[in-house]
Amino acid sequence: TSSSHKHCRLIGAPIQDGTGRRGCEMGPSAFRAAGIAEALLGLGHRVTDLGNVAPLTVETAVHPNPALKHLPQVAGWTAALAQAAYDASADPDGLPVFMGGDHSMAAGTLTGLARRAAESDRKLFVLWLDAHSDFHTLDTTESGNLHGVPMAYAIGKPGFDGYFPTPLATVNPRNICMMGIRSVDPAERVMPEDSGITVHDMRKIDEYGIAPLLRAFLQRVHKANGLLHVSLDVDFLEPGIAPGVGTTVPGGATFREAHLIMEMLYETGLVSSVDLAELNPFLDERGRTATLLVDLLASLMGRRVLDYPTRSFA
Ligand code: HAR
Ligand code: MN
Ligand code: MN
Ligand code: MN
Repeated sequence: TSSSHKHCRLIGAPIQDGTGRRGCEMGPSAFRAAGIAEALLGLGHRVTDLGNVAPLTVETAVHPNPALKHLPQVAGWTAALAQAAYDASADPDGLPVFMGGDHSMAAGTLTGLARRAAESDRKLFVLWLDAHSDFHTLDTTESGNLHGVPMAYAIGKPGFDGYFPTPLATVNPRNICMMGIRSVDPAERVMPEDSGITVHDMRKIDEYGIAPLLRAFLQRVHKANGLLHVSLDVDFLEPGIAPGVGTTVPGGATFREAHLIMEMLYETGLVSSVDLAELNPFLDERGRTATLLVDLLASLMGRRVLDYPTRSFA
């Protein structure tokens, strides 16, 4: 579509069963309190708040890994969120924004969106902005926190059968780009790249800068006429600017790097859906992390941080 105005659909995913600490269930409320709808409306978009998704009850087998926490609950959320993501992505001029909730939400959103893409004869690309690769399987996770597994589930790695719902569809790992990675467990270490996922860890970002790495990926999306889902985990960001998350890791993206990503994404017009994951309002300081996330989403949807009338560098 030629119009840059979208119909934004806000979908709350108040899941916290995938993390070791409580508070993420307040995420959707914090995004609303921080003015997420008003920010999008102010940019000329249409906004519908679809409320919060409720988990389904699913039967899951008992898994041999005794560390796993809340497996049936996360499986139930995955089933509900996959259906919600599929339903909310029917409008090609729409933009679903999934407000988490911990990052296990992406097991649902990615697979629901992948189904929609397949039915639309489009390829789903994923930009994964995170300190973590979230590439554990149910067998390899030692913490047992299931926000560490959604990426493995979404690309169809074996070992989820009978425990998680059968994915509505899976994401081709060659269409996934991870940025910001700086905390990877030994069991996750070689696997993302072996699967075909592009991984730009902080080391690479420091050396090359975020812009050329992102531009190369966006060119691939553009050439393939792909749909682009952005999955933004709060811990992608430097903890000093985004304290409201349970798993801070030093050395994250700066304020300007994060905004640059969002501004580049807006300029390409390629983004078709967004996850905002891992916001923990209980750990936040006077709403500043929620506010930053809303500001980043606004940049992604057309706001300029430095809004000069013209740019002239000649
Ligand atoms: N890899 C660690 C584990 O599995 C930490 C996972 C943390 N994940 C998130 N989302 N916070 O990226 O326990
Ligand atoms: Mn319009
Ligand atoms: Mn994550
Ligand atoms: Mn993370």
